[in-house]
Amino acid sequence: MAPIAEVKQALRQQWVETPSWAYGNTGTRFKVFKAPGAARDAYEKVDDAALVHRLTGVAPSVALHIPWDKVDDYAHLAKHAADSGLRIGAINPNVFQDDDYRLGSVCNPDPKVRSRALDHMLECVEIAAAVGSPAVSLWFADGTNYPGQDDIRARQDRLASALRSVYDAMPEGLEMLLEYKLFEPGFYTMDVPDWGTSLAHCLALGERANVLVDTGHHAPGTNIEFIVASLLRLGRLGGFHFNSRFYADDDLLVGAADPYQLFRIMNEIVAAGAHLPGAGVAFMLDQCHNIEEKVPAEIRSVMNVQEATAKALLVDHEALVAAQSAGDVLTANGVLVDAFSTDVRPLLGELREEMGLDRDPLAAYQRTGHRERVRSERAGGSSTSWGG
Ligand code: RM4
Ligand code: MN
Ligand code: MN
Repeated sequence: MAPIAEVKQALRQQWVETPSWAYGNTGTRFKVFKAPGAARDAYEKVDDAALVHRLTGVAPSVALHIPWDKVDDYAHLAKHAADSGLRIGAINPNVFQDDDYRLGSVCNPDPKVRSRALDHMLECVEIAAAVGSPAVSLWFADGTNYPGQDDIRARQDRLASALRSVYDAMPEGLEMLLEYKLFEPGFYTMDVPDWGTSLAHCLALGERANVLVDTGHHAPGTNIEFIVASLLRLGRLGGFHFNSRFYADDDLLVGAADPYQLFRIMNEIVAAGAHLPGAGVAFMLDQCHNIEEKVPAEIRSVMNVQEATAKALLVDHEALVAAQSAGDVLTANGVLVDAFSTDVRPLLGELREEMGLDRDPLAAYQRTGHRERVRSERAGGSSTSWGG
């Protein structure tokens, strides 16, 4: 087990990126419930993300979704963020919400639609440069619903060609993250359904293209930590979209459904030293708070990632290696279970005090008066995201 001072040092450096879309109104296809005071535009989303960072100390950036977060002056938005102690994180193009994209975006059989989608992604590369973002994060809703609907291999070729154009347009220092998703909205095929497909495209593109693992994008029962370990071994894990799920892409609070899975993922990360900022793995949340309050939900999520990380840092590595080498199955497993069973909340409370924060960020949130303030300040208008 690493000495407590080392554990704390690692936790102090932790970096969890929150998504702008978590602060706006979201819902299911049945209903978007409007939350009083929900952020309506990119500036208000940045303000909410900055508050989450002020209270947790480990959420210093916010990811943007374009055009939900479209503004006239991106440098101005980046300055607004910097003034409140925040950076702009990954830029997420949106190539799924236009009528043109019924049959896909970059994989669409119609070259005019493909070029429209490509133009949007190239615009996002420019936005990334303007706001000083480290990454463009790509997710494609492309896929088909029926066997025979389109040519699977031709669609892969179209995808490869679009990715190549984006990659070649990326200035030095910018990274491409390529996210996969098993199904939805495509119910027969998705064009990037799994980490194998994502990895194959990334390998063809070059070193600055890496796989993004969204924890909600797998078949039930998938061993996600195995995927994480494999990608780490190949140096191709670009980052995470953390959330949790009971059934499909539920986008619920990370750590809510299966905290043990989150721990097992973080255990692979810590074992590979990939939790440190220099390792280049992005820890991002991708969640939608359809019925719960948004800002405290993000605070809780950041804390859940912190707790899983703290537990992973407490794994007695020497004892684990000794048990593994001796073929002592029960002891080896026991080492992991012991770390997972540790109550790390007192340790994190202490750490926060050392960082000049409240031990309990959720209680501190209640005292900010933020909820009451935004409810009166943000009256009228609608949220620039899923609608509502
Ligand atoms: C997708 C995927 C993307 C997110 C969109 C809104 O399912 O998770 O990361 O940007 O939803
Ligand atoms: Mn995602
Ligand atoms: Mn998703």
